[in-house]
Amino acid sequence: MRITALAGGVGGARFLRGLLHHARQTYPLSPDSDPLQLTVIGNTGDDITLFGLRVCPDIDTLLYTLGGGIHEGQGWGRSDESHHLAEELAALGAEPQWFTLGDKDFGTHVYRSQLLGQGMPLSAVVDRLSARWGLGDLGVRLLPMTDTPVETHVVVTPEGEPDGEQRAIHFQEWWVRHRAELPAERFVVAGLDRAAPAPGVLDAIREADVVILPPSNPVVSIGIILGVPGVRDALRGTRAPVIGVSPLVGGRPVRGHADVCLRTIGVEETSAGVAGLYADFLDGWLVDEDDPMPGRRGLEVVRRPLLMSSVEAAADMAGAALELGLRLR
Ligand code: GDP
Ligand code: FO1
Ligand code: CA
Repeated sequence: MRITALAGGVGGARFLRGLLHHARQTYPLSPDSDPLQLTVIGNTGDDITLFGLRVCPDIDTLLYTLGGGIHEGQGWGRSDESHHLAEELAALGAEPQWFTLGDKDFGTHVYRSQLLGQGMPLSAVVDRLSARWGLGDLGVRLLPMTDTPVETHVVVTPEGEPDGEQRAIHFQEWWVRHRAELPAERFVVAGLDRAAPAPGVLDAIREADVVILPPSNPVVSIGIILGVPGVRDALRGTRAPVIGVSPLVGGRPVRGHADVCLRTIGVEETSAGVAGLYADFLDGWLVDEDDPMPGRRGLEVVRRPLLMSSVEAAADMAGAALELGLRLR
């Protein structure tokens, strides 16, 4: 069975780890079973160049989570990490100091930057990193949404200065340094309109049996992938049912600032508001058990507990999404 998923970082990675767990339990390996082949299309709008190195937070969160090397408490970065390099950079006065990179994580960025510097496209670099983390053995193919460098920026008004001049800062600076508290005017995604989908991206959507949108941030994760020319059309045109999972539990995002992002683009901070962003291609929508969202014509709404409190809980959610997809096929 071919499943294609669009994913950001922590929310997407935890859900997809649950999907793999569910598949292992439901379809134990046997010669005649139809194994799950999962293609993940990862957001690269969060990417940033720091200390001369290219850092791809969402791609790395997917690699580390699916590959078993994630820092569980943080949700990003490596487990059992040390910070000698960051300490030395701080002693040197190198900027920025608001973004923490651990020593093992630095290894990923050094290697990626070396290969990119030799002219290798990001998708080929991600193949190398995927091999390091054993993703192929799990039946997972990870694709960056595009090989074109793309960066999400946020147009902000300096705090306390309502008449202050607007400026655009990198998404990571807004999210990590300012904790999304600097009033945001809009998001601007440099390079997105001219970005080409990475090899395999459109085919993975067109040829899937089921397409899944995990509970990733609908604006700065899924929304950016949808902005890659051709992706939205492929979702509209695919014969596969497209199943989404709401990132809201109890009416609020579980972590991160999805509510602030939705407000910034003028969309209601509800599951109905998020589903509206996907209205032209969404067939099935999983919402939390207490979510008041009603069904609507052309959209099958299913209620389930949506808190990923453990791998098993994420597996149950993913199983429900898959079941809905197979029912709507
Ligand atoms: P990021 O790139 O690290 O911010 O991660 P994603 O974009 O993949 O996912 C972020 C979204 O995941 C947030 O909007 C959260 O509301 C959502 N999320 C995180 N944990 C859970 C959970 O346990 N259940 C649900 N339904 N959503 C979650
Ligand atoms: N998030 C933070 O809140 N603070 C950090 O210092 C930080 C460092 C970091 C390093 C590598 C990486 O892959 C991710 C990192 N993140 C950090 C998470 C991440 O950048 C953001 O949560 C997402 O990009 C938002 O979607
Ligand atoms: Ca992200």
